[in-house]
Parts: sequence; structure tokens; C-alpha cells
Amino acid sequence: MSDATTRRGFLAGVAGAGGVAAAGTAAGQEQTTTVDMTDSLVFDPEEVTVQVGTEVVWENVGSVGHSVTAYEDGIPEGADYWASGGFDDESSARGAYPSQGDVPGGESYSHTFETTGTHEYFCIPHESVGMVGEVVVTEDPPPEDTGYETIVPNSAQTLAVWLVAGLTAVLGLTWFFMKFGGDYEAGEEGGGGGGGV
Ligand SMILES: [Cu+2]
Repeated sequence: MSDATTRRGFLAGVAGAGGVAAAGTAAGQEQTTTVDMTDSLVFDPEEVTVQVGTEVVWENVGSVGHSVTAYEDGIPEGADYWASGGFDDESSARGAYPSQGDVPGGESYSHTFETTGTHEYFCIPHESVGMVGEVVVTEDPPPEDTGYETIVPNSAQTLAVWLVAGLTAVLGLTWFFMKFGGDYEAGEEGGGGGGGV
């Protein structure tokens, strides 16, 4: 299942914009998550959790038009504003709908998330009936990757790596001086003896 998921993600990445695919390759990941927009006027699923660098694709699987519009006050500090139609801020997005920013039935909008934290968004025409959602962006890989990384937090892993590296360095230096330190002195003595002959 894991393999199939990866392959789908890879194909989706290839099919996507060249820039997006390149960014995914640079990060060593090809990840896509899909959210449906339905005629029931909901984002399905309403909440998704993705690893940083993941492209989220909103597909309008119905016939009613929707927008995918970030709440300017609902995205992490430092994150670029995002919305279907490519607006720089929420009020522009609201003002231009539906002539711009609409995602008609059968079409899709995608955004690649580069900033960790919770991104809240809504659909302009259906916000009043609760068509809202959120994307939670995390540093950690999705749980299915490996058992070890899921259990041990990144900070603990980093600490363990540094401890092992430090210990290895100390042991290595000790070994080096014990072995080659002795040889070096012996070699010098030998060289001195040779010079004497
Ligand atoms: Cu909608």
C-alpha cells in the first residue's frame, strides 16, 4: 500500500507543474494530498495533515463552483498568502469572486505548503454555510513511513545522532593516539637510529 501511495504521489508530481515537481525532487519527496469539493458544499476531508513541501490539490468533484481561499489571519506567520485565483490577500480574493478565483466543476486548484503550522481556509460563496477547512503542515513525515521515526521525535533523534557522533570522535581519537601515537614515536626513534648508522 505504501508503494502504491508513493507511486501515485510520484505520478501526480510528474503530472503537476514543472516547478512543483522540481521542488518536490529537491526535497527528496513527491507528495500530493487531495481534498474534494462537493455539491454538499463541503471540503472533504475538512482537515488534512501534511508534511512540509506537500502539494495539496483541491478537486471540484461536483458541478457547483467553489473557491479555495486562505484566511489572512488564519495562516502561520511568515507564510505566503494563498487562494485560488492567485490573490495576494483575502479582501482581493473576496472582491474578485466569482469572476476570478472560482474553481468550476471538474477543475482543481493546488498549493504547495512550505510553512509549518495550521492554515485555515474557506470557500467564498459557501463560507456562510460552513464550507471551511484547514491544512496542518508538519515537519515530521507521515506516520506510515517508518516505525522508528514515528515513535522517536525528531529532536530526540538529533540528540542521539550527536551523542553517537561525539562518542565516536572521542573513542576514535583515543584509539588513534594509542596506536599511531606509539608508532610515531617508535618510527622517530627508528629513523634516528637509521641516521646514526
Ligand atoms: Cu463552496
